[in-house]
Amino acid sequence: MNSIDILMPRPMLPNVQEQLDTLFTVHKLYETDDPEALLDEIGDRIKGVALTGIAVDTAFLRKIPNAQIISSFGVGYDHINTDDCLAADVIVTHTPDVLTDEVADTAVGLMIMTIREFGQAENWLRAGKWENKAPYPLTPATLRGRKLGIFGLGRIGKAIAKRAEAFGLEICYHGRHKQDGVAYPYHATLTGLAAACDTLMVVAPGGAETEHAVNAEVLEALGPTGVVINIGRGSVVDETALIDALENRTIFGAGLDVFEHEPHVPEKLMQLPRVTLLPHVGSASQATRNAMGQLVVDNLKSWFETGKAVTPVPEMK
Ligand code: NAP
Ligand code: 8YV
Repeated sequence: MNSIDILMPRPMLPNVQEQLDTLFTVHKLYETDDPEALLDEIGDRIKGVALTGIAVDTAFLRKIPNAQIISSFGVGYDHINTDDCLAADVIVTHTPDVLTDEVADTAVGLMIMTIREFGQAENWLRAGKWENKAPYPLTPATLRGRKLGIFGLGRIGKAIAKRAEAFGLEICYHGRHKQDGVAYPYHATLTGLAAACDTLMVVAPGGAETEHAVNAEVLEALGPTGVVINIGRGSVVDETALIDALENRTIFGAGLDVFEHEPHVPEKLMQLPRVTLLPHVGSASQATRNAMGQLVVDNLKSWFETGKAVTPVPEMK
C-alpha cells in the first residue's frame, strides 16, 4: 500500500501519523507554506484523506478528483457534505462508539457542574473567599427531582440516559422518530420536550436540519428553572437566543461544551453567572482520542486492502 497517496490536511495524533506514514505515502498539507500549490501538484494522485478540522464539499473534492475515501476523525460529520461525496463517488467514514462513554461522562459531569455551580465554587475557594469571607453560597438549583429531556437519543444520548437513571432522574426524549423498545416517553416536537422537562440535554448532530433547533420558543418552553446542556454541536443552539434567555432569566442556566463559532466563545456567555463553559472536550482523553485515531487508520487500511470501510457514515450504507 506504500504507493497509495493519502492527504492529511491538518496534523493528527502521533498514533495516526506514525501508522499512516508506515502504510501509505502521506502528504501533509499543513507542512507547506503554499497548500494550494501542493494540491495542484499532487491532487490527482490522492486516493484517500485522513481528515480533521476542515470542511469537505465539491470545491475541495475537485482538487482531489481520484479520491476514494474521506476517513474523518470524530463521530459528527456535519462539516462534510455527504451529498457532494456521494456524487463524487467518495466514501465517508467516521469514528462512532469508541467515544460514546467518554462523551456521556463529560455530559453528565457538565450537567452537575452547571446545576451545582462547582466551577464557580472552586473559583471562590481559589480566590481565598472561603477562608477570608464565607462559605460558598447555597446553590439555588439541585439535581434532585430534575427531569432530563434528551434531544438526540442515539449512541451518546442513550449512554447519558443510563447514567442519568443511576442519578435518579426522570428521562424523556425527542428525535425524528419514536424508537421501538425505548421506554422513555417520546415527544414529537422539541418544544414539547422542553415543556415536559427542566434539563435539556442537546446531543443531536449538527447540520442544516438541526440548525438553531433550540431557539427562543424552545427556551421559553423550558422555563425559569430550565438548564440547557449542549454536548452535541454548537450550531444546534441559537447562541443569541440562549444569551437573551439567560440574561432575561427565561431559563436558569447553561452548560456548554460546544459553540456556534469555535473556538470563539461570546464574551456575554463568559460574563453570565450561571453558565459553565468547556472548550469542546467531550471526547478529549488521550485513550479515547487514540481509539478514534485508530479507527481513522483502520478505515483507510481496510478500504485499500478489502474495498470495505469499517465505519462508514449512515448515508454511505
Ligand atoms: P447518533 O447515534 O447518530 O445519534 C444521533 C441522534 O440524534 C439520533 O438518536 C437521532 O434520532 C437524533 N437526531 C435528531 N435530529 C437528527 C437529524 N437531523 N439527523 C440525525 N439525527 C438526528 O450519534 P452519536 O454517536 O450519539 O453522536 C451524536 C452527536 O454528538 C454527534 O453527531 C456530534 O455532533 C456530537 N458529539 C460531540 C462530542 C463532543 O466532544 N462534544 C463528541 C462526540 C459527538 P432520530 O434519527 O430519531 O432523529
Ligand atoms: C471531536 C466530536 O473533538 O466526535 C465528534 O463529533 O465532536 C469530538 O469527539 C472532534 O470531532 C475532533 O475534531
